[in-house]
Amino acid sequence: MPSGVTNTAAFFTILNHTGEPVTLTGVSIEGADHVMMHETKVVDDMAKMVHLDKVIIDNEVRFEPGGKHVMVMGLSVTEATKSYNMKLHFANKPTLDVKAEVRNSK
Ligand SMILES: [Cu+2]
Repeated sequence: MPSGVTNTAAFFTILNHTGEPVTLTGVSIEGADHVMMHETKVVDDMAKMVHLDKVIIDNEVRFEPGGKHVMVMGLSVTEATKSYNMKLHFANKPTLDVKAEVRNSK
């Protein structure tokens, strides 16, 4: 993320090896004001973002540019920050703590 930018997106892949569907109900990131799950959809040649209340993961779900993504607003950013503590909240599984690495994207 360039310095001064406080809005960004988080991308990751979730693999579900539990043998039953898992429901992701939200994501939180330490130091961010708002974190939302979105999906980019193209409607009449216009890309628009749709809010997702939950994402059901059967085997694998990718959050990637142009598709599902986690919108991060009001993140406190410093040049020295290499990663953020991110929590994945599930309806039917314990919360997962992960590290979100800071990457440059183009
Ligand atoms: Cu978005």
